Amino acid sequence: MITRRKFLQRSSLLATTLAASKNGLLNAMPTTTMAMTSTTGAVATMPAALDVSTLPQFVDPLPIPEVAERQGYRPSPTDPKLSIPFYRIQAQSVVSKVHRDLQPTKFWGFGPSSPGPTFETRAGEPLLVEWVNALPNQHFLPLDRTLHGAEADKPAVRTVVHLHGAKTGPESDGYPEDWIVPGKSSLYHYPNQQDAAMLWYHDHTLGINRLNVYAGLLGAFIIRDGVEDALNLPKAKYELPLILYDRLLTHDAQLLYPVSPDPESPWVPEIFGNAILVNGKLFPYLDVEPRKYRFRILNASNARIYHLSFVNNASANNAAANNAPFHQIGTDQGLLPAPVPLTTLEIAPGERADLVVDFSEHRGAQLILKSDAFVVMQFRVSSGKVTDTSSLPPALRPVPKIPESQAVQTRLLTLDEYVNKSGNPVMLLLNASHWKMPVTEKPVLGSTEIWTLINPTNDTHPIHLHLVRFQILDRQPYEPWLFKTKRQLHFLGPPEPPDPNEAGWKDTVQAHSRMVTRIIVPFEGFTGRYVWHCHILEHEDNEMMRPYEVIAAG
Ligand SMILES: [Cu+2]
Repeated sequence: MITRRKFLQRSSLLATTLAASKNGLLNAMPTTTMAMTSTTGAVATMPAALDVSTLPQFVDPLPIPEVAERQGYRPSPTDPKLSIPFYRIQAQSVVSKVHRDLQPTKFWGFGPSSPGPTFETRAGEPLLVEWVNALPNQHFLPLDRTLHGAEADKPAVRTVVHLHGAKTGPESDGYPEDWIVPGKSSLYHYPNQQDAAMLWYHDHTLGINRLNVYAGLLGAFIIRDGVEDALNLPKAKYELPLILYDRLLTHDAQLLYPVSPDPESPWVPEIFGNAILVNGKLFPYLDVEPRKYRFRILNASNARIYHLSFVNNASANNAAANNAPFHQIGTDQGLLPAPVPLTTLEIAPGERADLVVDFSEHRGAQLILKSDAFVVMQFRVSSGKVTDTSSLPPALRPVPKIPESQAVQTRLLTLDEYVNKSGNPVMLLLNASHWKMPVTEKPVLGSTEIWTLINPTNDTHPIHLHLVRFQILDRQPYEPWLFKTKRQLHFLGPPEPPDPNEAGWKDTVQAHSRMVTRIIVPFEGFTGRYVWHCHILEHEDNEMMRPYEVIAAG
């Protein structure tokens, strides 16, 4: 029997295979209506997803989100004598054309667009944001009332905003239960006392986070500092955010969020869309000059891991050897020690990558950004001579390795998946604990801990800790059954150090299947209640999230 998850994964695999066999550039989805039979024999049907391979590619220019506009100044909550910038951002219903030949799509956005406006901020310069819920009273995506926090007594439309990667007090972190209903707002304080990095803001509401983010409640937040300024990296119109997320669309171009065959419990374990949007557009193009560009990549997808490469139009069908080389200069939490040369970037939901791509070798050519067999976007390189005064310095920012001896505590934490008799996942947990169970992780402020993430499942889970930044120590294959039955960690190979492009400050780590992934985490900044969770949003919404609490030294 084909399980629900296998069906969904195969659907996208099938799309990939179809595309590859066609010409390696097109994406396809089965165009028949999807019908799935549950164990009870009930049949759920979903409208067929639009086959986006029928659309012409590269007819829309890449949109660049507006820069967020300050509304004035307000007293700082930590120092009322100080006036700090104040922003007011409204979550609201928006319509947007994802492609020239499609009807406008309904989204929920921050302000008039999705993605929302990009915050441009500097380290050490705090600001206030009033996050307003101006959404309609009805949700337009399928709620699952059996999920924790989304029960029938909860309002359908709720939102709370988390600034992913921010070192923020707990009252401004967007705790998943701090949601507000339409007509209400929350005033959040962002101290920005941290290194230059691209953070991102998105909905984090308990039980409906996957739907609210899928609807479009997300945007970028850039922090800059003197170290970055001194590097003379490409800037202004040569530095652009590329915010990636995949969606399924109906034939009239509306968001399609798949449901399970059980009408009582429509939750699905992951979604994989065939339409990969960049800054909200499908198959956009960008005119570039033959020079260096800096791209701030964000994987804002619910579940898809991208494998990104830049390929020449002409060689798009050929092997990876034809991938244009590029450099990664930064990761989730800022600059790497040195640029890392790459030909493919793997990036999981929640992660960011700071890239420098040099188009000077591609004068007059067209490069395609691809992920596996999916076409993402096109770069049209002009042929005129240009002067590029920006640099790609050999050294960026030192990232001193935290010695393991600094850790005062090591926690073994499992990533757990539970399936029903048919093999369909029904729930995921962290350390076999539900959201509502008492807090078990209570690191002391100012201390360093090692978190050992033990993943017996068949999936990579991108694990994100709020408040903190951390370093990846290693990953090591292990024998899951021995750990499950006897709690013995029996390793099946040597520990593998993080890849060079992960060897910086991170806030989200890919915990791979059947591996033990160790991270070392200094708990700094604030005491209080935060969360850690899987950034596959379907997992997070179905219990793969736990509170943790930073406590004061005794
Ligand atoms: Cu997960």
